[in-house]
Amino acid sequence: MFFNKFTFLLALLVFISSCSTCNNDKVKIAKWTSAIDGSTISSGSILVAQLQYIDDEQKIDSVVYYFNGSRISSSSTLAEPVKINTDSLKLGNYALSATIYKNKKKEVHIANITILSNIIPLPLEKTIGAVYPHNNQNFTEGLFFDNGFLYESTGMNGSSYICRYKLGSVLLEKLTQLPQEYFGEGSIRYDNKLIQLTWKNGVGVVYDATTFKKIKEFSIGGEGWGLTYDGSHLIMSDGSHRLFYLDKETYAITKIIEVYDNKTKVININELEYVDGVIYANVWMTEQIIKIEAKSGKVLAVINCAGLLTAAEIEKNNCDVLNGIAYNPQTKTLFITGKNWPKIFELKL
Ligand SMILES: [Ca+2]
Repeated sequence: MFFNKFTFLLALLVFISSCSTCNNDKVKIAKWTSAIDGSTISSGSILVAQLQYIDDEQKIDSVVYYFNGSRISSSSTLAEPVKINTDSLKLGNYALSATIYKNKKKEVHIANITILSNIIPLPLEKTIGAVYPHNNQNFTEGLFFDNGFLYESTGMNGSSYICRYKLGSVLLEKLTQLPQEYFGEGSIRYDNKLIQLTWKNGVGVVYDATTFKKIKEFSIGGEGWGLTYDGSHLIMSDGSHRLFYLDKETYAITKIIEVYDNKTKVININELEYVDGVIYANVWMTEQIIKIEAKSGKVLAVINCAGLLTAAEIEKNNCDVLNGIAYNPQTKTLFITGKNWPKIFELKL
């Protein structure tokens, strides 16, 4: 998260510097005609940035172009556009700037550009297989299979725990319990550890996965929402469009992936499930599960999960949102549920 603060401060600094130059000196030499501030570009496309003289008679001493703070080129004219291949760039926001020098004065132009996914998400209708009971006392925040058990972590102060059970049973074996002041979130098991995030308590809690004794807490620096594991890193969501890769020993952030479709970023990413290079994610307050390419953050498909429960079931059980995706490697299918839902649905892909 410090990356974003740093980038923001850098952009702010450049912005203040550019405005003071513009306002104080009232220099008006050029404007962007391509790569306009606030514009978007599809990943893989060539970003073409072109400045044009406002007055045709203007001449400059030089212009220096920067991309995200790094100098990329310079010229003595504005004749040639700057071209940036976005193919190897991550999705997200970038700051392109040009500093024009003329008669010992300078003029700075900034264009904030967002690289979007170049994939139109495939719309998928749900294909439901078997339906199983779900303990409707569970305010579901995390769900995963491990060694034949379905593990579930829950939220709400005083009711936050990790439990496990066999698919088909509502009899819970409670393994851990968070203190009253903690609101539990997503969870995962790996390397004989059980981890549960907290929502606004700023920590994740580590347990021994055999004795279920608490080992320690680690700082997550913000809100914790969903959690999954790709075999080498923990992957955490925080309700934004970002996915945070955490070192599995130190829990330090090693990488941030930003999730975009071909039109915009996808916010409110909640419970996660990593499966073979893709991450399935609940989008909070929707009845959609998105399929994300893990290496890029591109949304590959959107699964419409509307209408799983009847209105009577929702009212009777006081059901909250869809939240819970677990992949069963034995059946190669997903199992989905929601907060206080009475059912678990097998989702065939
Ligand atoms: Ca999960």
